[in-house]
Amino acid sequence: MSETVMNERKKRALSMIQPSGIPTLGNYLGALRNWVDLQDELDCFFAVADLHAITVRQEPAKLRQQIYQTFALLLAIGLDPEKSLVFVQSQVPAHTELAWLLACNTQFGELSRMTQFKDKSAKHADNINLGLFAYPTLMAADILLYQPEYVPVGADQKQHCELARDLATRFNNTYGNTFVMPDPYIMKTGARVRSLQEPTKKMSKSDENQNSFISMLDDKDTVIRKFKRAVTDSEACVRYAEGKDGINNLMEIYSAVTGKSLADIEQEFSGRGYGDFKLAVGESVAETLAPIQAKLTELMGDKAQLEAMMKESAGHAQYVAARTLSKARKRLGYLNL
Ligand code: AQP
Repeated sequence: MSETVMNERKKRALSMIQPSGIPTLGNYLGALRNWVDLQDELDCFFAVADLHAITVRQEPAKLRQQIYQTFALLLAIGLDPEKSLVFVQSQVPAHTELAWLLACNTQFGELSRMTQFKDKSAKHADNINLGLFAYPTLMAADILLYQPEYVPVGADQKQHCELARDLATRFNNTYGNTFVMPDPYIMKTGARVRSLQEPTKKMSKSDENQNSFISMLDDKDTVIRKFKRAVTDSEACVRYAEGKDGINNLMEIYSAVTGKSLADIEQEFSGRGYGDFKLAVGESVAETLAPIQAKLTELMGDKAQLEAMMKESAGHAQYVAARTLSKARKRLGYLNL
């Protein structure tokens, strides 16, 4: 058992990422990058949320490859298995069992209000399945199983954390104290990166338009080409202002990867065209991704080693999850034979 799991003095945090595509620059700047810093502060659990990925149809061979890649990517960005528990959700069966126990304590109306359900069912009208509707209960189970005090979330995920809190309160009040109440943990820095083609929407890894997102595996030429094609405006002036969604997005990305302020960026590109600016953004993003990509290639070169790491972390996760699950089962009246 790792010290991380046993160390009860530090507060716990849990966060997950779906392997529904290759993680994007949005996932990295909005979430993953911050997870690395969090490891020193908190006792962290990070998971590849592969059960969530099948709420929309996936091709099995591609999904398997994305599970490996997402797991390897979490290590490549600097998550350290010595400090944190990095695991694959589907390797811990307790998630689906607790999800059912919670589903029977969740109201239809609560799930109907979830904006992600509304968005994704509009986008995948031919496959509005039960999992897509019920997945916030799975997410609540993911969280509550590990008894974390904190759930690092982006603004888009706040609603799910609130549901986990509501379900924990309801369960604790009805059946007796079982779950720790998780608080959303708002990151100090957490850029909300938007689509390069529709800059009012968030950048998403499952977007059908490849030019709308920067994949963390895109090579330098691809990154530069996608930024060159990014939608901007006709003003040809690099300044941060209302109505300039495209340029604002590129400025925020450039600021996030270089650490420069928006005012400094305006000054740097004053009197210069969008071509120069887009090239600078592309180059700085490619430079940020290059060392991560090199590490990822190395890790993906040894699948047996990756599987061994997944197996080891799954064992630790199962141990922690089983304790909570058996408590919840007992509270509900089930036998734990
Ligand atoms: N564009 C974004 N800007 C900032 N943060 C983002 N996150 C996602 N997109 C952005 C954050 O990344 C974490 C992991 O997200 P996820 O993969 O679990 O789910 P998601 O939010 O649904 O991400 P995608 O890329 O949009 O996936 P698909 O396309 O499959 O739905 C979360 O903390 C999220 O806030």
